[in-house]
Amino acid sequence: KSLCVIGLGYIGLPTAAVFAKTGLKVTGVDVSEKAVKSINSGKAHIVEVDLDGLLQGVVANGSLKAQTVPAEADAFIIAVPTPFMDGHVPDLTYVEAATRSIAPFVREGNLIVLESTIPPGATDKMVAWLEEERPDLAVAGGAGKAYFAAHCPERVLPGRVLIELVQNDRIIGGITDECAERAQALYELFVNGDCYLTNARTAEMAKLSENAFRDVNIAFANELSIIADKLDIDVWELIALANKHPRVNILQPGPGVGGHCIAVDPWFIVDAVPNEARLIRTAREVNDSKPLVIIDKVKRAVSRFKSPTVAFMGLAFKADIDDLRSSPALDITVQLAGELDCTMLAVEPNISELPASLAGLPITLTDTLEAVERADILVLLVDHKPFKRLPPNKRAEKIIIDTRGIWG
Ligand code: SAJ
Repeated sequence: KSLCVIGLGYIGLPTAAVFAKTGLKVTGVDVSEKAVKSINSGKAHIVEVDLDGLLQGVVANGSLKAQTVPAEADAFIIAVPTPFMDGHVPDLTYVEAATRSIAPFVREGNLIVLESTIPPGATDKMVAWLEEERPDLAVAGGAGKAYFAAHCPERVLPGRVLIELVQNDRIIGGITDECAERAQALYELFVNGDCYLTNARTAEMAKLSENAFRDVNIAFANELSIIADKLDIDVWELIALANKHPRVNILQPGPGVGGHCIAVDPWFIVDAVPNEARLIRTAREVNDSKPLVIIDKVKRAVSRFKSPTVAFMGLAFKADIDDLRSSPALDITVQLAGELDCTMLAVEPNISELPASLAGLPITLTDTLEAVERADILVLLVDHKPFKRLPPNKRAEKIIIDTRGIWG
């Protein structure tokens, strides 16, 4: 049996590798030649715990091969990004291009699974694009050569992808019941969690609801942190105490919400039903405005010095990963590095050079100990392990702006 995975990013690559390990013959497809080359040499072009080891094995034994063009297979998985355009409108360009790119290779009886996070109704669009390219095909039940299509959103947490891919329950939304059953048979090759079958539209909305739920809850914590500041209350103590209630579980405030999922997906719901999604929209706005609150705090701290050294601790969008995509920590650092007139240091233990957005700005990448030693003001932006382990005496006598509450 063979599989073709389109998009070898944070989701597609681990998924392709895990399928290859089950014995499927997997062709991985990516538009980036650099990624393809790296993968074929057995090395992931992204950082994910244990991925390199797995990749080495499946590339060496020939079960996974990467290339820039699709190939025939029994099943196809599309795992390309779905960003949003201006006005928070979902951008399905990559999904459309991926669908059209596999069209010439689809044969009767094939299964096509869309894994990308998508707005309600997008699986139907995928089917329409495919059949536009291939009028001889018809999704199960139609008149034409039958193929099967489903939406199977992933729910894995970056940093725990290889564990969660296998262990998490999975939602499988078919265009028809038979489509869902075919997709279930595929995923059951490695999923140990339960597979729940539904229709494509419910699966699309379930995925979006999960991330909107988390966003709304983080927004609550972020709003509390702003309120607590105003009322001169320690928000971390406040939350710890409130969480002693058996039915209360307030999440942690931070410098904002980043990453490719939680800061994006709720907008897909808002775009689909703008008048109804009021709480979801407000949560997005609360979380998106949190970096400004931190920027303001840093500026006020800096103004109390003559010519201070400021260290920005962490640039990634969350702890212990190298992913800087839509990272509030990075946004805060970029903005302040462009505005402040003082010595600035950045620490990001998971990268080796400054990202493009900071290049050319008066800021230097350095290591934790040097930054802590030199800085007058420490702006803790990400709760990375090395920062948590820093002995308290190292940061004594520094001005600390701890957006994650780890140095309390
Ligand atoms: N954050 C807080 N406070 C918290 C928790 C998180 O400020 O208490 C921030 C993080 O620092 C980060 C952002 O939220 O900036 C998102 O981080 P995350 O760990 O909550 O989630 P992601 O984006 O890494 O992954 C999410 C997960 N979804 C849910 O937990 C509902 C994951 O399971 C999904 O697979 C993933 O989105 C996705 O691909 O959609």
